[in-house]
Amino acid sequence: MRWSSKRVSTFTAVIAVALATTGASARDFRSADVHSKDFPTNVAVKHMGDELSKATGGKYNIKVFGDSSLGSEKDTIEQVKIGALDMVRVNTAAFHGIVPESMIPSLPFLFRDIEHFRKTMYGPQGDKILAAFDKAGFIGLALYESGARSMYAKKPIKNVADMKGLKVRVQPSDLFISMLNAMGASPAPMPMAEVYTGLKTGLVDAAENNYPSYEEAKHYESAPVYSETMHAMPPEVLVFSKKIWDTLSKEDQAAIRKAAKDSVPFYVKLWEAKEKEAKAVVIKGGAKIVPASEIDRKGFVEVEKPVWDKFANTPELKAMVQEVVNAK
Ligand code: GTR
Repeated sequence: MRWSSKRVSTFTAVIAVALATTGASARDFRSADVHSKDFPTNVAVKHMGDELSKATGGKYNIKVFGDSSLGSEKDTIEQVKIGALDMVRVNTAAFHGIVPESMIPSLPFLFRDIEHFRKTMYGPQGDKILAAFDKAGFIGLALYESGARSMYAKKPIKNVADMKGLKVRVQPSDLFISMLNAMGASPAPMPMAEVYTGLKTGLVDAAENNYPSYEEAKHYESAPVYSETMHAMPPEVLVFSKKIWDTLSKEDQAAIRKAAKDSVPFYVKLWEAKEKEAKAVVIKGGAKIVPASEIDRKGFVEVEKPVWDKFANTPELKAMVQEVVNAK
């Protein structure tokens, strides 16, 4: 069927009215995540979509695809790179091999505490890391805190000696592999969606994550001792496909950036509540906690020194690390 230009413009007008009355958007950006739809990352990105829809008069919204339904973090990053997917929220660890600057906040024991993290990662140092995604073909929109990652196994882990020979699942990242090797463990990289079965079948003895992921993925069923080693605090990152970004107007790009930035404080509130709730749920579910006060942090810090040198291996990266360390 051929449509006259008059017919097309009438049609467009009808669509615009329909959008205005239903609140639907002309286009939903698709965003992937490994977590379920109620997890703070997904609630925040959905909220960002609502804000974006308001700001663009219904032109754009965001549809979140959770539960690894579009694939692993590695798979979805590749889709974003080629423009087959608009956005993805992953842990920065998934970008270690692609954006060297993304390794900085994963360096073991880099952050003194969550205040130190917030000061830097929601400040100029975080902005620099986000800007570095550009040259790899991604638009870094926001960093979200992810608390501290700690070890969980069938036994307590209080010092480096307790890690010896332990088969530990890690995120597919050379930095995480080296971090665990430095502890004398045997790291096994695998995507998040496979860890539950890995622990259940004994393919791995242990894993490491924050309380919300430990709880959501039910890892506490097979690895019921959570030792607060708090060895790394890699943030989550929300990225947009540069391929698609370059087709958008400057105004729309600014609206997306603003909605992403505004989603951060919204996320932090959800995250804080989720951390508390998850800890309570795992304890109720039978998990035993080894508190941070019982961990030989000094011993761990000592064995991890070479890992900093191995990965912060250019003058630029070293300077960025130093900036984070020096931040008061
Ligand atoms: C979670 C993080 C996920 C994923 C997961 C993992 O804390 O939110 O993006 O990286 O850890 O360990 O694979």
